[in-house]
Amino acid sequence: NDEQEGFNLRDVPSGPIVLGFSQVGSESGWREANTASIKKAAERNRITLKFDNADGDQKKQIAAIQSYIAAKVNVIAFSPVVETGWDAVLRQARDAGIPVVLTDRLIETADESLYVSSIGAEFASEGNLAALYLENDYEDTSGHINVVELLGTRGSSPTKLRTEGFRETAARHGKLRVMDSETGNWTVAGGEAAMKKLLRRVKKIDAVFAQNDDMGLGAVKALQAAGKKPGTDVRIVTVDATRAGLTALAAGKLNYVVECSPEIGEQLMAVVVDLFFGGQVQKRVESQKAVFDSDSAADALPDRTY
Ligand code: GYE
Repeated sequence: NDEQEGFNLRDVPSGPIVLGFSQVGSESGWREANTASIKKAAERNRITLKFDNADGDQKKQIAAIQSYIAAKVNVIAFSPVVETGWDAVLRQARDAGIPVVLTDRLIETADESLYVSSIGAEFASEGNLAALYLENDYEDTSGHINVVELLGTRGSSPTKLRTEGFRETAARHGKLRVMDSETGNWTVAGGEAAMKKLLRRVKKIDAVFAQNDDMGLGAVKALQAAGKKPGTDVRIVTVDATRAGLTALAAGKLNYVVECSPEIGEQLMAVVVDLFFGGQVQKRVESQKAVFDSDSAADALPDRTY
């Protein structure tokens, strides 16, 4: 008798679980750690992983997803480089009976049934926290605080939602003023170039909201080149909390870092296994979050895994 609690073992597919995963690219320390987490968790869970790196190109991601459909993988997961333009390929996956999981980033669609689950961080709340902590820093200062923003790739969900979250909190309290913004495409070099432009455009900059650590580290370089002391003359708040970010924070070059954990591999594999065995999965799985200042960064660094 193979009936167990209404679960029919005859329906369980045999053979290894095959997951097709399409990654955004290798733009940041966060992304490298995310890729490592997914590969490691697949191995640990004995899941056969087909992995493709899209180098920031949506067309490549769509081609990878189509190749996974053709290969009849059990589950497809991907981190969408931009929010829009996924409906057609996701319908192809649905027609083939392959469940799709979004990791890290979100998509914009009128049909939420095109994916079964999404795993990642609440990007708007990261923006809220970045504004809140920066603002607390200036509690005893009168007048406005001029902030410039270093944005991630345009059209991606973390860029949009971190911007919204930061501006919403800033507007509620009225102290922080976002004077200007520039995209740094999530990279150190992009952040440095963007910061240089902002230094030319905005006369008085009190603080920087960099939407990831790498761009914040780029801003540190640009400020130093301009003869300013990052963390002191200009305060910087970033998101991610990679080892590089926390090291700069502990050294006083950054002022706050909001954690967005890239280590979502185990959470993804748990969902993949449940899908494989026909179980129910949660529509939304949230990743880990914390906020670091200089002291807590120093405490966290010895055990930091990414
Ligand atoms: O913050 C950034 C990256 O989508 C949350 O993408 C992710 C972002 C992360 O490359 O560093």
